[in-house]
Amino acid sequence: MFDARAIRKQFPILERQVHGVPLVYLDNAATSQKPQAVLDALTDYYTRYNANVHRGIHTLAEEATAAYEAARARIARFIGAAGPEGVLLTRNTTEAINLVAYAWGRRHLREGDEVLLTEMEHHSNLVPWHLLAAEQGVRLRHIGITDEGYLDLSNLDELLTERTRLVSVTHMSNVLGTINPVRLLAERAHQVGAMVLVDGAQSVPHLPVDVADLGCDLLAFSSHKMLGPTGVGVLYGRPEVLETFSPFLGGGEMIQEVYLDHSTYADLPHRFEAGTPNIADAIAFGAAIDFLSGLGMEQVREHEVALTSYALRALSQVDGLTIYGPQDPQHRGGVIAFNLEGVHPHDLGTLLDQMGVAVRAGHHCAQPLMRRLGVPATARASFYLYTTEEEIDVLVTSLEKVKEFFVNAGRRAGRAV
Ligand code: 7TS
Repeated sequence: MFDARAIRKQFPILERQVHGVPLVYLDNAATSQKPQAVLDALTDYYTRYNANVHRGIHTLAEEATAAYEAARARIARFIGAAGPEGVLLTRNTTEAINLVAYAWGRRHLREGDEVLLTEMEHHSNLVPWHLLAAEQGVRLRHIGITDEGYLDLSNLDELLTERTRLVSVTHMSNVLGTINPVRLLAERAHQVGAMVLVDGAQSVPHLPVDVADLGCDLLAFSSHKMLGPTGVGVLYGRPEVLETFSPFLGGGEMIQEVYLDHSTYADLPHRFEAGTPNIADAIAFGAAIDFLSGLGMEQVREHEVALTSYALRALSQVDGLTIYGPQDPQHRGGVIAFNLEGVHPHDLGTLLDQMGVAVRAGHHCAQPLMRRLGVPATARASFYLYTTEEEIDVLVTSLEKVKEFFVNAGRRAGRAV
């Protein structure tokens, strides 16, 4: 049985208090907390076998190389990749998407080519394409959003044409929680010969994700949102697709032969990993993947669907609260953006923090989506495998207290709120 309360015990940080009350950590879409097994993997590497990879012939270097490559193999298995050569280790999702824009986009895209995005993208899947559009005259187009918070596919035929070279779409919105029909989009994109990049920053940590099932060519995600350390991300690519990319950063590790005036390049995946990689964090990311695999991603998803249903029900009882995104927990992840009438989301976040509840407030790096929703910002609670119903109860009670605080403050000031 999936027991979030037992699982929590493996996360030392969840024991701590803030402002004299127990921490209720509901900012998992920003970054997750780390279990002891991940902290141990980091310490173990630095304590026992710290060495550079792929170049030494001494024991420590061999152990470090084996552990680094074993982490890559675990990542490959976790996302159903055919082999480790398609798993490029980057700094994060942002760098993974930029790698596609630089190494593929700058080589292959020309004026008149189109890249199809959506209105619910994180800035990291918008800005790299803005840079490319400005340089190469590429046209950017966007799938809109329905009032319920789903992608509006009614004009897909008009948006997706033989001019479309890339469809790049988030699998799960970091604001609305919407889980997008990536498989269908990939099929449609492939029919017109476009490549498909999926931003899996929010989905890979929370859902079973299999690249063959999704039918995508490329998938980007970050270790730090899935129990692993910061500083490691992944760009998965079908090897046939990655072979068409130009090298990204040049330097050591990514070469085969270097002459004074030219170089030849290493095979996949090393061609795209110039310089000393983030060895310790990649190895600890492998430990995070073991932790998730041990629990089972189906179970993680089931827990979050139950929590999200519970939270949507409980939050809908709070007067004056607007909740954004799909109402059906089967079609969304455990990310709930909301606004409380008359209270700025930043004030709301600050007051919730006083009560121990950590949420994010702001535009969530999705300004175009905020405009579509007609708000400058929202508050956002986001869950993970260690989140409990009791914590959601604390969120709801705290929101009631904030309301009381503002209503009373308003009354004291002699005005209605
Ligand atoms: N794509 C999505 C859908 C995201 O949610 C995020 C981070 C990124 C890309 C970028 O990931 P990074 O690891 O490269 O930074 N999202 C958030 C968030 O919602 N709050 O803080 C970070």
